[in-house]
Amino acid sequence: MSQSLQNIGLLAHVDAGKTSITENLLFLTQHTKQLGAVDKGTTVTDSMQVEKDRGISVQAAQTSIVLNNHKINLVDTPGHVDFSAELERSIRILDGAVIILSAVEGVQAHTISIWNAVKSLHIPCLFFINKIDRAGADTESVIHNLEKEFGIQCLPFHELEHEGVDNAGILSIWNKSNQSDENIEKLADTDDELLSAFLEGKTPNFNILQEKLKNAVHHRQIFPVLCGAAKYSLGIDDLLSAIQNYLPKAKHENTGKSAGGIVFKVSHHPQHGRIAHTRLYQGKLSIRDKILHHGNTLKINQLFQKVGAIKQTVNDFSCGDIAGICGLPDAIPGDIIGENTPDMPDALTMHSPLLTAQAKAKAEKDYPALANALAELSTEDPALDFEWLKDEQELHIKIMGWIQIQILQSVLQNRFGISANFENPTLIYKETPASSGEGFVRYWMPKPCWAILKFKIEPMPQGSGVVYESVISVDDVHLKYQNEVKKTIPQALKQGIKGWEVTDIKITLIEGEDHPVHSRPGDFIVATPMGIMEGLQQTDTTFLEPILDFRITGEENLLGNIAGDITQMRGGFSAPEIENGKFILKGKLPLASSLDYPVKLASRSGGKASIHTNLSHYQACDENLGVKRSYRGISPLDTAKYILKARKALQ
Ligand SMILES: Nc1nc2c(ncn2[C@@H]2O[C@H](COP(=O)(O)OP(=O)(O)OP(=O)(O)O)[C@@H](O)[C@H]2O)c(=O)[nH]1
Ligand SMILES: [Mg+2]
Repeated sequence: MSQSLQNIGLLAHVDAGKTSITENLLFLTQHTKQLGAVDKGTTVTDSMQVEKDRGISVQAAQTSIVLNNHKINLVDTPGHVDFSAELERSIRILDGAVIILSAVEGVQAHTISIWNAVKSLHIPCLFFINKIDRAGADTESVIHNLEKEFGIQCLPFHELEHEGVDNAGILSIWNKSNQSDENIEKLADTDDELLSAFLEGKTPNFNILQEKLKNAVHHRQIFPVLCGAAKYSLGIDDLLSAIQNYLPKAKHENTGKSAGGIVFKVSHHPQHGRIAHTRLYQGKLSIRDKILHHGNTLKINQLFQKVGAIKQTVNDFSCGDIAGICGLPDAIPGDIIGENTPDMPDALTMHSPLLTAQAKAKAEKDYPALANALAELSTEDPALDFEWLKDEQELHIKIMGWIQIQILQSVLQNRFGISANFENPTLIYKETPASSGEGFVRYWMPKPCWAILKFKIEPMPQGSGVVYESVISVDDVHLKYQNEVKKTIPQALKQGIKGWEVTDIKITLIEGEDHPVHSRPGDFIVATPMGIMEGLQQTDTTFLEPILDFRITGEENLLGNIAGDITQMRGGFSAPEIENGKFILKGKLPLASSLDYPVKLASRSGGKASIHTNLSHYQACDENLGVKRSYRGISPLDTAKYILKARKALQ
């Protein structure tokens, strides 16, 4: 019989206990001889030095549990919002998820983001309420909040004994000999057959109930809730059974079709180089097989899998399973390798970085090494969007927040031996034309070159993005040259006259001229940014600032002050919802004025209020509220220098 498989993610807000639970699952199944602890830096999945030092997870760490004929690939994810991009990349390849909550902190802002992510990909989940030993633990209200916040039906597997103390215990209310009426009633609501039996006063046997529950969990109609305390290895065995019994298995048949998979993570090994951690959705891959990647056919050099704490080489892996692949030197997370199959879930992009910073090596001599290190790190995390302006010796990255900066500094130090600073973290603004106008470029010197273009530039409504069209004849500018203009537009709009990406803009090519002898396609690549920048200078531009959707929860007595804060920060909100002495306030808020608000709110409310934010949109703001930055690289407005550099780049 072939092995059955599951890819299961442990997801939660920071510090809920994901790594501790993963460690317990490995120990319980005898994959480790000793139970590691986050606080001692001895867990299997917090393996980076910075994770051990700080006791927080930074990367999604994958390991497997093998039980007889069943294998569970576990992904222990980072919980801090700054590492949301890493989390999103892993969520994509899961069959099921365990969402962990703390019995004290309950549904947190980040839990909501996680919930939205698994919901959008229709991933079946169960909940594990951890830390029931801690003072203030209140699992009943956590379950109530889950049902209310997410509009779902929960099915509790446990009742609690001595909640909130070291010897807290759990009693199973979902087993062969004991099922609460309330649970059966909830389950019956998802199944007509069960409902008729229930109404007739019959209780089907537990095997049938389990099958029905499994079906309801797979269809996300009901969500089991388990309780425990990783600190005391409590509830871990029930969690393992629940994962096996109720979360879906991966499609695992080997149909003989050619292999296809998604790279969900990239890491670097000192000897083996880039490793592409991949889940296969079709076929089988063996070492020395050839696979299509970015249009090239490449050979698989080596395959790695991790079971427990042990990383091992394997000869092959099949549909449904995960392995690290060596031999794809350009792999980045999100890549599809081989066949693109209909089963592959879409990529998630719920969080994008809203800050940019310049990296500087503390020692001048380390600059090239720092550039190479950041280039390597940005293959692991493409959200860094690393920009290396070689001539200006400038290194720019995009970031999610301050913790990420600190972690990057540690990684640069520990892994690459480089001391670096990240200077002037700035909000990422955008810009849009302030009026309509025209941009003209006559690029015909120094010969040989010939590209004459005139663009009409117009502002577009918020959220329109970039619209481009050409209304000139191919007799004026040959189609192949017009295609070069079109292809160059995104590059030309990367930086406007205020130094930010230009959006909500319509560009129309209204006049142009090529030359039968002197024109080359490259001339139009060089000319387009000059014409557009000239046009933007004519129209002038308006700053666009990021606006967040926020949701604040807290105790009712804090509402007045918090509403005042929001107004002061140029925000707006709708009528608050109030229930049982707690409020929920929703609205919109500029990021610029609220960067430090989550920290301020937590300290001011003594942890009794919390804020959850998501990027809503970019919106025009006053000139004095934006931050202009100088052009990175050589501006197309600095014609002579720009032409020289652009020509060199095209050679
Ligand atoms: N009291 C108590 N503490 C716990 C329990 N489980 C974990 N902890 C502690 O909570 C802290 C966070 O645990 P982790 O396992 O690192 O949590 P995490 O969710 O992996 O955290 P990040 O990966 O950084 O988001 C550590 O100090 C653990 O020792 C528990 O059941 N009870
Ligand atoms: Mg962790």
